[in-house]
Parts: sequence; C-alpha cells; structure tokens
Amino acid sequence: MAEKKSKRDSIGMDVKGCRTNNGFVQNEDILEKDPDPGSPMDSPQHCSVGILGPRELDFKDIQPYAGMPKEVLFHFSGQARYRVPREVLFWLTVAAVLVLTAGTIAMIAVSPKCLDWWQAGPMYQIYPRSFKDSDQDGNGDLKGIQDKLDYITTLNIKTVWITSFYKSSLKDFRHAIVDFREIDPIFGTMKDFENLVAAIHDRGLKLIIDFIPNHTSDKHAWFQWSRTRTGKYADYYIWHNCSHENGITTPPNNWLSVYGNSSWHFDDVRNQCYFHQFTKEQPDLNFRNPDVQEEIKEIIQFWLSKGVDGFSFEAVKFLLEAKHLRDEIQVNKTQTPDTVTHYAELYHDFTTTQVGMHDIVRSLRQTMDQHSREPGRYRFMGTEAYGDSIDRTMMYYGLPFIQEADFPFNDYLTRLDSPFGNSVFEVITSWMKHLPEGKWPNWMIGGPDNARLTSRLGERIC
Ligand SMILES: [Ca+2]
Ligand SMILES: [Ca+2]
Repeated sequence: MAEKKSKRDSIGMDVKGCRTNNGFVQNEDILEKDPDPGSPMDSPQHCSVGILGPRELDFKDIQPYAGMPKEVLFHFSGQARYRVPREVLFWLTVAAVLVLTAGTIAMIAVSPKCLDWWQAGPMYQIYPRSFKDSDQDGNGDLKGIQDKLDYITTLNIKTVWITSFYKSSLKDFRHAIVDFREIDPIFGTMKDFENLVAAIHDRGLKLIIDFIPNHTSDKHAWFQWSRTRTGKYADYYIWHNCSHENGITTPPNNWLSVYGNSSWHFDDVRNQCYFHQFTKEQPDLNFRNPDVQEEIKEIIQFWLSKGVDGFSFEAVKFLLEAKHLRDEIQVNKTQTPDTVTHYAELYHDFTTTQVGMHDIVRSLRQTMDQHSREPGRYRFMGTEAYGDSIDRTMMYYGLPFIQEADFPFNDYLTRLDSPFGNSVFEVITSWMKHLPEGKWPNWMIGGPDNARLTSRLGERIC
C-alpha cells in the first residue's frame, strides 16, 4: 500500500536536486517530519523539474485525487466517463441560456404595450362658445372651461379637446380664421389660454386642439396681400382667370362648394376667381406652394410650444385639388348641368383626396414628432375627414413604416339614424375588420356636429 502511495505521489515528476513534489496530498508523515537542520535540503535551492514523456507515465492502478498534476488530470479528463457528462452539461447550459433568451424576447414582443395617454381614457370635446360663460357676456370662454376642469376630472376624462378658438370672422362657426396665432377676444386672451393649459396639466389631463389648415378667412392678412399680388403671398391661394360681366361670373369649371353653388368667387381687386371648398369667406390655401406648407408647420409649432399635447387636423381630404380644371362628373348624367348646384350632385374625384394629400398629412406628423422626443411629451395627432368611405378613412393611419394619424376620428356611430342593435354591431365590426394591424380604434359618440347623446337617444338609454 505504501509503495502504491509513493508511486502515486511521485508520478510524472523527475526530481533533480530538490525534494519530491508531494502536491497537496495529505501526507501526515511528510508534514510532521522534522527537517534535518544540517541537511542541504533545508536551504532554498534552485532546482529544475522536468516532465517525463508519455512513454514514461504509468497510470495503471491510479485513481483521480486532489492536487494531481496536470498530466494526470489530462489523462483522466480525456476519459469518456468524464468527458461525455462534461460535454452534455456544457451543451445543456448553452441550450438553457438560448431558450431563456429567446423566451424573454418573445414575451416582450407579444406582451401588450403600456397605454399612452391618448389611449388611456376618453376625450371630451368642447365647443367653447356654448360650454360655460365665465363673465356672463353671452359667450362661453376659456375661463369657463377652466372653471369646469374639476367636473371634467370627476368624469374620468383624460383629454380635453377644444374646438376652434382662433381669432376669426363670424363665418362658418368661427372656422374662418383671421389669425391662427391669436385667441378670439370673445374667448379671452392668450394669458387665459396659458392659464388653462397649466390648469389642465396640473390635474394630470392633456389638451388637444382643432386646426383646419385648408383655408383662412378672406380677412386674413395673407389673403389681403394675395389679392394685391404682394410678394410671395400672390401664390398663397388658388387663383384662376374667369369672366365676370354684368355682375355674372363664369367660373373656370363646374366645381361646387360643400355648402352649394360654385366654389369659385370673383375678386374685383385681383380681377380673378379664387377657389373655396366651403363659404366664399373661406378661400382655400394653395397647398402646392411650399411657403404655405411652411407657414402651417410654424403655426403648429407655435401651439405645441405653448404646451398643447396634440391636434385634430380637420377637413384634410380637402387640402389639395387637381391641377387640371376638368369638370367633375355628375351623379345624375341626365340632369341639366346648369341646375347642378348641390354638393351631393357631383362625384368629387378632382377636389378631394388628391394624390399628394397624404404626403402633406405625413409632413404634419413629422412636425408633431419633432416635439414628441422628450419623455412623457408624446404629441397626439388625429384627423377628421367627414364623409369618407371606411377604406379611405383607414388610410389616415398611414402605412406600416410611415405613420400618419394616431387615429382618424371614427364618427360612424354619430351618423346612425337609429343607433341600436344591428346597426351598431355593423359599425363596430366594420371598423375592426378594416383596422390596420397594431393600430388603435376609437369611437366617437358625439361632437359639435351632433346633438348631445342624451338628446339623441334619451336619458333612459344613456
Ligand atoms: Ca364669456
Ligand atoms: Ca384645398
């Protein structure tokens, strides 16, 4: 036994002029042995340790032991009974790490995202003139909205949506804007607006506002400069030659205003006709002019810098008109052309949803995104295109890699004559069926164009 142990301890080592290396073997005999003070082996000596060649090794009858030299270790580690379990454990560990990593990525990918503020709660749209009058002058105003914020909060509303409050003429429910950067005096002052924004944010609410970029008031300074062909403003609106004799205008084509009759109006200052999709007091801006697009972008930035959290861009399908002036097609081909005066009597293939319109909407999105980069400051963008088909409406969500609106407002429920049972089911399933993957739906149940829900349906249902 002692012989075997000695052989084990000294294997692989060729001692030349120094002690045999016993490694970490717990050889009590060696540890307890008093060294001979006179022995030359007591003093440190330089010695050389040589490794015997493979042919000199003899592992017969040797078992693995703690502290074995590497030659012995290699000998045993290469044996199948040690190598195979070791490799199995290694590859199992690698596989486990890969599975865990893939599982984590998959869970993150399929988990629903946290809702953004514009998804987390209802929006409450306010037509300020009829909401609350804080100074009893007969007109609702911005201070009135501020007075009602606590009430709005109790409704669990998350977003306040205020319709047009810009300085305007009295035309078309104040949608004929004289100055996009001013508050109309009947609603208050810019200071009132800034106080309202602060009060809304103090309550953890968000604010979005209406904006109709398609047109201005004919009282707007741009139009006044345009009709006198002043500098760059000469091309800010859509002007065409037309004849005007004895008080009768012959327009360039048969295009009609949304409110009926010709969409061209003769201007005796410029001696040309200008185009208007809505009233004649609302001349259409020329969105094919880059300067006009830049002006609109700067107006959006102005209000975003005031703290507005988003926009609802209205009437966007009217932004562009065909450059050719071909007549639009009559719905009833047998109708005498002179009697076609109602908007519904033409197909509006040349005055709505023209090629390039969505490019403008995307540029509006880009402007919003420039102000969304700070954490928690995402700027919402909605679009409104009343009367569009469901397919066209869905286009405002954008394309898979080109975003437009966060959502186009879904007013189909408000259009129902009898919002009950199957008709409601069809509206909801139609929207969900056409909704692009990953996009967010919305359900308008009222707005400034409709009577209140309780008035339409009755208190018992609401
Ligand atoms: Ca008032
Ligand atoms: Ca237009």
